[in-house]
Amino acid sequence: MPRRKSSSVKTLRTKERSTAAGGKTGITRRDVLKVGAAAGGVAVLTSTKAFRTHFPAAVQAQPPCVLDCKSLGSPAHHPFLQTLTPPPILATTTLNPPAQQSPNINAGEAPRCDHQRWSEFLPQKTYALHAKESSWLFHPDFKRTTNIWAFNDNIPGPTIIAKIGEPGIVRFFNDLDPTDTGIQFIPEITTHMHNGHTASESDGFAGDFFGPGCAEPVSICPPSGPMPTPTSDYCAEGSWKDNHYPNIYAGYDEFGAPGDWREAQYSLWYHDHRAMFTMGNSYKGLAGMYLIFDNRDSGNENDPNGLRLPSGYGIHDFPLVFSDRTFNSDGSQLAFIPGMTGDKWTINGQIQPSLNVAGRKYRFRFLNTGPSRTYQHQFRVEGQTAPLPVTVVATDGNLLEHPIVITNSDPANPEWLHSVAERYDVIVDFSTVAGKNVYLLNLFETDGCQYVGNCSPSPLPPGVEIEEVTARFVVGDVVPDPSRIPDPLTEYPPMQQGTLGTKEWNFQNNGSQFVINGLTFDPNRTDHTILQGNAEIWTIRNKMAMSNWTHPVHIHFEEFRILKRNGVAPGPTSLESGRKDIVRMPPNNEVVIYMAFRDFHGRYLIHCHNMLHEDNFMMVKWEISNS
Ligand SMILES: [Cu+2]
Repeated sequence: MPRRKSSSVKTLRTKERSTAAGGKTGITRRDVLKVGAAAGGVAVLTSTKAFRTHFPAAVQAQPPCVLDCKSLGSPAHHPFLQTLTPPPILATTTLNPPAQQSPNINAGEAPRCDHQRWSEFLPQKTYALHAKESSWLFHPDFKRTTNIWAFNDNIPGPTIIAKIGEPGIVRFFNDLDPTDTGIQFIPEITTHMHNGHTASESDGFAGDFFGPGCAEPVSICPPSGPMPTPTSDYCAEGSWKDNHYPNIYAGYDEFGAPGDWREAQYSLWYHDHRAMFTMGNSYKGLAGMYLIFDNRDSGNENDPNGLRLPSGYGIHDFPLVFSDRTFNSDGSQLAFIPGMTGDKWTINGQIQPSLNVAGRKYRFRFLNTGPSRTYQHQFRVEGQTAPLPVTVVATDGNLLEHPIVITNSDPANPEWLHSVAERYDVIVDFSTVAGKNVYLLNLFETDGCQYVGNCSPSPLPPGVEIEEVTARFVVGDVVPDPSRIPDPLTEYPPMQQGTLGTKEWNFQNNGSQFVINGLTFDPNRTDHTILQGNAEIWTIRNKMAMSNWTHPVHIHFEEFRILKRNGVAPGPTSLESGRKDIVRMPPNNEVVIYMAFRDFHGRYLIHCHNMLHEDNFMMVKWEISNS
């Protein structure tokens, strides 16, 4: 077992770092050290002399550990000081004035189109989320709280718990200071529910942003067709806006209420999608989870009629919301550095937290909110060299037909890479490792390493370094466990037959900027139109030119099926065999997908979800037409 990933892994990896110009080498000091070690060199920093040279007395007093990641500006911290906590659940609230189909301009709502199918999906649950300046303590070692933007003062934002068949309204307030602008953030918001089966006017289209500081209202209706000529930009005057979430399955028109159960989605998330500023606004904190339950994934592990996956929000059903950030030296400010891959890897707004767990199964909902980093997760047990196998039950919020056990046993062919915006629902059974510490690692350091500055207070598994660790799980005794991992988990809907429409999307770098089919985003331009109710076959290509980025490509609205990657259909144990709304696109890859467009009409997006790339307009608008 090599001490760390072999250098050969690096040669297989493509660059995922994220400067718009693509000018980074992707080689870090850590990589150089690894290559040296693999070539028979010594582990320089573990030598006593080097250790004393590089690290202060407080560190030297602890058992030697490898600390070779340089700070990008953030202060050092001590691992596992915090208890990992889930984001709070958002409580329902009474909206005043009540939600209505047409925008309530007189009461301060931003202009929008009328809610589609309002009378069919009258809201049963109403919520309020306030985007505002706030402060957050990312780690107790930080001298100060960090200035952030957040929904209801939380990073991540509060989790919304929804249920199929119970339509909801979320009233998004923009309480940000209209003068608080920066090069990479702006106090204008449009919140995308990724990847809800949502009408266009509530989808958080990148051109539908609003704020109280905007000059004047502009009409952005109808949702199909060209947008009106803006005054200076598209920002619409308003202090709040209602997004309508019907919480139905796709295929409603075909199957009747509540749609086709095989189209179920469970782990969604919301985040700011303001054109040009998605990265900065989300990085400052405007993101959170949205979970949907139904009669099958009922959120009750004792439900004889349900799947009985581990349940209890924040107990045995636990969100893990990843985001990497860099701070200034006292932790009071977020740093905007080139490339935007941070030197602190946070989960639920905490740095290297620890969680006491029981010896039983847990459902972890992995979400990568970016802005740009890719993760390769692995669970490791103290004293053991082999990874702890885990079971993936859902990709991008969609149950797999059959659970897939992954071991990450082959580091040269990682099974579980986690791009921005992807979700993985993973079952971890701690019953086999009672009494031990289990560590969650990120092995994908091509996007930069994690600065810790202190050794682990508890022994790490052989070959593991503290800078690779994202969280620790302290496993207690084995306890009764009524939860199950059923097989099959679900079945997938048949694909429409006959001659389907086609479309090609070529992701490129034209030498100076990112483009799709040679073009950058223009909210006024529609690059493709589909008739509502139809399905199509789309071909997505990453045509490498002037860069070798992997682009995590996201398509709004319905989930897609990956039919072929480079001419080959995904195998039954591939994580691409499941329904998806993000597809990783390494250089020179071609992916063919199937996707349907049902129940609503209007403008939607396809874009790279590396937020720096989408902010550099690797994004285009397409439309569903109802006529
Ligand atoms: Cu990209």
